[in-house]
Amino acid sequence: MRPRLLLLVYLTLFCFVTAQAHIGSPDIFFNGLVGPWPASITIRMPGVVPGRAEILVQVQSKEPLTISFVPLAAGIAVSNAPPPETAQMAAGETNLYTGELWLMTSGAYSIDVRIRGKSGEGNVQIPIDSVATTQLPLPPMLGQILAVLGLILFCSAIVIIAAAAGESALPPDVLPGKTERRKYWIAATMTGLVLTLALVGGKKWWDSEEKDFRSGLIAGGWPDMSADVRVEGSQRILSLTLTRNKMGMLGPNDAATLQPDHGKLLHLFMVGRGRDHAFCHIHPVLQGKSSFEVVLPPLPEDDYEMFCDLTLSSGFSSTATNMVHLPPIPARRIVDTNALTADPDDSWAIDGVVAARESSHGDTVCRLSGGTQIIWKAHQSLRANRDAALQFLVRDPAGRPAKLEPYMGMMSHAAVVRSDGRVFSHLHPWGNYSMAAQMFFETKMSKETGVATGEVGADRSKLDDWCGPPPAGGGSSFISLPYEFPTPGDYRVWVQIKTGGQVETGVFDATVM
Ligand SMILES: [Cu+2]
Repeated sequence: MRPRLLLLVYLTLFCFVTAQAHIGSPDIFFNGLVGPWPASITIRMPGVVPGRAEILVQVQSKEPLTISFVPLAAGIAVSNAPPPETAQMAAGETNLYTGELWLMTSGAYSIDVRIRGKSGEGNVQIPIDSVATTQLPLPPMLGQILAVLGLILFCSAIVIIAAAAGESALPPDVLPGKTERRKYWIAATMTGLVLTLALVGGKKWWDSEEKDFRSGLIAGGWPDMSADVRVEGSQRILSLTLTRNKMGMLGPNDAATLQPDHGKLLHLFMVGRGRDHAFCHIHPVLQGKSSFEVVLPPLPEDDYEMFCDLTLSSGFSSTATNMVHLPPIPARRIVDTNALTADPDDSWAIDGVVAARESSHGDTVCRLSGGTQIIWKAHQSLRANRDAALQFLVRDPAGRPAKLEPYMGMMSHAAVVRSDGRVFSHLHPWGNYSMAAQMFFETKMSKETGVATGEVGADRSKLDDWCGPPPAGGGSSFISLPYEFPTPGDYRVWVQIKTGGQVETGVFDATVM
C-alpha cells in the first residue's frame, strides 16, 4: 500500500478531533501587519491528529509575494522544524494565498507565516493547540471494503500454506495422493486456528488501545476547575481551584507557572443563565499553589457559566469551565479591614444594558447607560464558517466618534457564547488566539535563532494600534474583530472597549444560519 493511502487508513481508523483554547470554535484567525503588509490569516484546524491544517492568507499588496508556513512544535528545537511549505495563489483570486501543513503530534504549536516581496519581508507566529477530543467513526463503506480485503487475505493465507504443505514437494503433473491431501487439510486447519487466534488477540489489543485513547479524550474545557463563593463583610469572594484532569497537563504546582496574558494569569468570563444575562470579565489572583481568588462585581444572584482562559508554561492555552451559583449581593455596607482589592481591569455588564438584536439590514446600535453607543456595522446575513463581520464603531454620548483607549493592551476584548454554552471564544482585533502563547513562541524563536519574530523588515510599532482598515468616518473609534461563528445557532457577543478611562461593554444577540 502506498504511504499516503496507509496514512489515510490510519487517520480514518484512529484519529481525533482537536481541542482549542476556546470551546467549540477550533479555527484560528489573525488580523495584523506581517512585514509591511496588512494581512488576514485563517488557520482551519484539521480536526484530527495527525492532520492537515489549511491556511489562508489574504494580503493587501499589488506586488507578487512569496508566502510560506512552518509548523513549530513547542517541544522541538526551531532548527529541527520541517522545511517551509509555500502557499499558492487561490484560483481566480488576486491576493488570497492558500496552503496546508501537517500537524503530526498533539501539543502546542505555532505556525510561522512568512511573507516576502520586493518591499520587504516579515513573519508572524500564530499559536495553535492540537489535542484529541473526539474519535471519528469509521465510514461504513471503508469498513466493508477493509472487511472484504481482510477475508480475502485470511482465506488466501490458508490456501497458500495448505498448498505448500500438501503439494509443494510433488513433481509437476502428478496429482496429490491420500497422504498429500491429509497434509493439506492438517495445514489448512492449523493455519485457520493460528490466524483465528491472532485475530482474536488482535481485536483484544485494538480494543484496549481504543479504550486507552478514549480515556484520554476531553470533550470540553480543561483543566478541571472547581468554584466556591463565600461572603466576607460586604464582599462576595469567588475561589477557583485548578486541578489535574485526565490529560494530566496541570499538576498541583503548575498554576504558579501559568503564562500571564495581558499581565493576568486568568481571564474569567462569567455569563448569567437567568433573564438578566449579566456578564463580567474578571481576573482572579493566585493564592497558594493552585487556588485563585477574586472579588465579585455587583452581579445579581443567579447561576453563572464560567469560561476561564489560561496559558500553560508549555505554550498550551485552554479554557476551563464550570457553573457557579452566586448568592445575593450582601446588604451590609461596612468598611472591611481585610477586604480583597479588585483588579482595576475587572469589568462587567449588568442592568441598564439591553442586548441589541443584530440585523443584517442596517447598523445595530447598543446604547449604554452612560450614553455611549457601540454600533455593529451593517453586514450580510451571518452564516457559520463565514466572516462574522464583527466591525464596530463607537460613538460618545454626543454622537461623535469616540476616542478609544487600550484596555489591557488591546483596543477591544470580546466574548462570544452560543446560547447552550457549548461555544465560547475570546476575541481581540489581532485574533482569537492566546497572546501569551504567541509570546511563548516569539521568545522561543528569538532565543533559538537570535532573530525576533517581526524583525525581518517588519515595523512592529505599527501593530500597537492596528485595528483593521477603518471605514470612512471611523479611525480610532473603529474596531474590527476577525472571527467566524463555527456553527449555526443563537449567539451573544459582548464587545468591550475603553473610552474616557471607562471600560464599556456592548451586548449583541445574533442568529447564525
Ligand atoms: Cu481579551
